Amino acid sequence: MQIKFKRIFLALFVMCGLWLSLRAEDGYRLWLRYDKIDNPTLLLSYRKAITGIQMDEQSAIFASALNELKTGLSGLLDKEVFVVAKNSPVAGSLVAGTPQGNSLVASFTHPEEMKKLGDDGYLVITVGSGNNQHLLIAANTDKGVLYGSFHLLRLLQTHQPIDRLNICEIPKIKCRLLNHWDNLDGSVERGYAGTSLWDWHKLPEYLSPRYTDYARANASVGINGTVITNVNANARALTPEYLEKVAALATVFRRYGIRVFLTARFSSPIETGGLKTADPLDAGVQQWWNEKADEIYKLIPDFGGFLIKANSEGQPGPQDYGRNHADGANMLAKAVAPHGGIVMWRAFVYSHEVPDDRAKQSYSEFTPLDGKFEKNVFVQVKNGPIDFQPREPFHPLFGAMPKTPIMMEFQITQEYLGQGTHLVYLAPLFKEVLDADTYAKGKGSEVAKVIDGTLEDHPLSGIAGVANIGNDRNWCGHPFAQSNWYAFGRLAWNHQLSSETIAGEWIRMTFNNDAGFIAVATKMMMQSRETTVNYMTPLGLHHIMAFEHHSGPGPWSNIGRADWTSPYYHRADSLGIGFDRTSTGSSALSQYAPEVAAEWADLRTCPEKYLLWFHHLPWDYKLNSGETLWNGLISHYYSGVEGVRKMQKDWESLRGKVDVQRFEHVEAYLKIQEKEAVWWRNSCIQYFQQFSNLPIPVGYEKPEMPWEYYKKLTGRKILRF
Ligand code: BDP
Repeated sequence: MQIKFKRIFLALFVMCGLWLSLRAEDGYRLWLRYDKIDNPTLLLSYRKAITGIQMDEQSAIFASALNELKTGLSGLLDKEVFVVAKNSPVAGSLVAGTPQGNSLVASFTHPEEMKKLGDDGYLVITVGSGNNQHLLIAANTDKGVLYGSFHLLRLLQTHQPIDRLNICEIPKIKCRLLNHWDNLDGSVERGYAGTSLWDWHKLPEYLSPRYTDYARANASVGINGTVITNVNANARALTPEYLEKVAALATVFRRYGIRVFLTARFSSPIETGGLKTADPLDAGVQQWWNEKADEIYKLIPDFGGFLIKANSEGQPGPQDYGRNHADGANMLAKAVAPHGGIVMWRAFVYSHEVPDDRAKQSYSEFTPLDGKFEKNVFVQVKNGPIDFQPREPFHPLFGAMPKTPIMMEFQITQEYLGQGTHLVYLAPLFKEVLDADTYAKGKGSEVAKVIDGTLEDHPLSGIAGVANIGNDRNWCGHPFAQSNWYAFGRLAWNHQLSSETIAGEWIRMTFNNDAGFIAVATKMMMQSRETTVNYMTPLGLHHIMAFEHHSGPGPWSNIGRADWTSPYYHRADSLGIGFDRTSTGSSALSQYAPEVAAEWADLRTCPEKYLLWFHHLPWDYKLNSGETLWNGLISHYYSGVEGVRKMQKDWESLRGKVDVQRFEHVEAYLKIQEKEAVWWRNSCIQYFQQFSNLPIPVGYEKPEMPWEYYKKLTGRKILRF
C-alpha cells in the first residue's frame, strides 16, 4: 500500500544496506536511528505493506516530512526511495469527504470534524480494502502531517503492526517549548553536555547541520518552540547583530514547525537602547519595546515571543521602579500582541529581604495579580515551590490563579539530580507533578488540567523544559539523558502517557527491540529516580546539596543568604529534623486547597515522601514501616546506594545486547554514580548523626570516612567542573 499525504509526491523504495545494529554508536542519532529492521518476518510484512509515498502539497514543512520518510523508510525497510510528484485522487476524495471502510475517517473527513485536529493534530489511518488499501496521514496543516510522519516511523521503529491503523492524535498542550539556558559566550548555565549548540561566532552565514538534526529530534516528539537564550539574559541578544543570527536559526527551525523565542533582559532599554530608565509605565520605554518587537518580527515573522526572569536572583525588573510583575509583563505583551507573540513571565521569585519561608514567596507575590495580566501572558511556574529538587510537592500556584494561563517549567537538565553522570529517568518526576490533584475546583483538578487549560477553559496552554542539550556528540552527555528530552516532549504532547510506555518507546528506538533488553532497561529507568531521591534527599528532605556546584551533598552548606543554605531547609537539631510548614511553623500549607493542606498537615495522612518537607519530627518518630525516623532515614540512604548497585548489575546483564561504545559509556557513568551515591549517603548520615546522637544500626556497611572528609570535597569543583 502507499502512504499518502494530504496531496503531494509519490515515492518507491528499493534495497541496499547491512544490518548494523551492533556497530559502534556514538549516540548522535538519538532515537531517530533508522537501521534495517532486524526481524525478518516483520521486515517482509512492512515491505509488502509500504510500496510508496504520495503527497499532495508543497511547502518547506512538507519537504521535511518527505525527507524524513525517505530517510527513515529506506533505512528501516532497506529499500531505496523513488519520488514521483503526482496528485492523489484518493487522498483528495477522502479529504473531500467520501471515505470508505473506516469509522475514524468517516467521522474525521467532514470539514467540521477535521477542525478538531487543530493546527497540530493528525490522523494516521488505513483506508480502503483488499488490494486498494492506503495509509493516510491527514492533517489541517503541513505541521500536522510532519508529526504524523514521525508517528508512522515510530510505529515501524518500535515494531508495531501497521495493517489496520486508526490513529487520531491531538496534542493536549499548545505551546511545547524547550528553554535553553545558553549564554552568548557559548557556555550553558547548568549544562552538562558540552557548550552551547548555537555557534554565534559563525552565524548567520554558517548553519551547522546540527541545527537541522536538533529540529528533527524536537519535531519527532512534537516540540514546537524553543527559547534559545538564558533566563539570566544578556541585553545584546536583542541587538540587530544578534537578531540577524537568531533569524538564521529560525529559518532552519521553521521547516520543522518550531518557533523561536528569546529571553528579554528587562533593563535592555537602558543597556542597549540608551534610555535612562526601564520603567514599564514610561512612554519612552514602552515605545522602545514596541519598536524592538517590530524590528524582530520584520526579521522573524513567526517569532514566538519573550521569556522573562525579573526581580529574581538579582535580575532587573519592574519592581526596581516600584511597579509589579503584571506591569512589566503587560508592557512586553502589548509590544508582541499585534504580531501574535506571547510573553512567558516567570514566577521563580524570592527575596532575602522578605523574612518568609522561601517556599511561600512566589505564591504570595503572584496570586494578588491574578486577572491583571494581558491575554497573551503566561505565568511560568516551576514544578515545585523551591527549585527543581529531586522531589518536591507541586507548586501552590497551580490552581491558585484561575484567571491566568499557567505554564509549567520542568528542568530536563539534571542540575540537582546528579548532573551529567547519573542515570535518572525523569518521566516519573514529571508525571508525579502532572498527576497531582490541586483540588482547585474539587477532586479531579490535577496540575495537568491547570496547564493544559481545561480546568479554567483557557485558550492558551503551555509547558517548558529546561534543556539538557549541548554540543557533546551525543547531545545530552549521558546516553540515558536523551530519554529525558524524549520523555519531556512526549508528555508535553500527551500528559496521559505512562512513564513506562515512554521508556519502552525510547529504548526500542535508541537501542533495540529485544524483549529481554527492553524489560531490564525499562526496570532500570523506572527505578532510577526513586533510587536517586533515596541517596540524596529521602523522606521530603530538600536543598541539602553543596552550594558551590549543586551536584554533591552539602547538608552543612552555610554560605550566602540564609535561604541559600542547607540548615535553613533541613533544620536538624537534637530534637529532630525537617521543616515545619504547618500552622505551627511557616504555614506554607495554607497556600494549598483545604483538602490538600489537611492531608499533608496530618501526620496520619501525609505521604512519607513529603514528611520532612512539611514537618519537623523527632528522631524516634515512628514511620509506617515501624522503624524510627532515624533508622528509616538510614535505610533509605542505604537502599539508594543499593539501587545504583542493582542498576550496575542489570546493565552488566545486558552486555553484548548493545553496541560496545554505548555499553561502556553507561558502564563507566554507573561507576561514577555508585561512587557519588556512597558520597551522598555517608556524608548526610554522618552529618545528621551529630544531631541525632544515634548509631548506624548493625548490618550496614560502615562509612569509610568521617563527614568532615566529605565536607572538604565539596570545596572543590568535583568531576564535572
Ligand atoms: C536555579 C539555578 C540557576 C537559575 C535559576 C532560575 O541554579 O542557575 O538561574 O534556577 O531558574 O535552579 O532562574
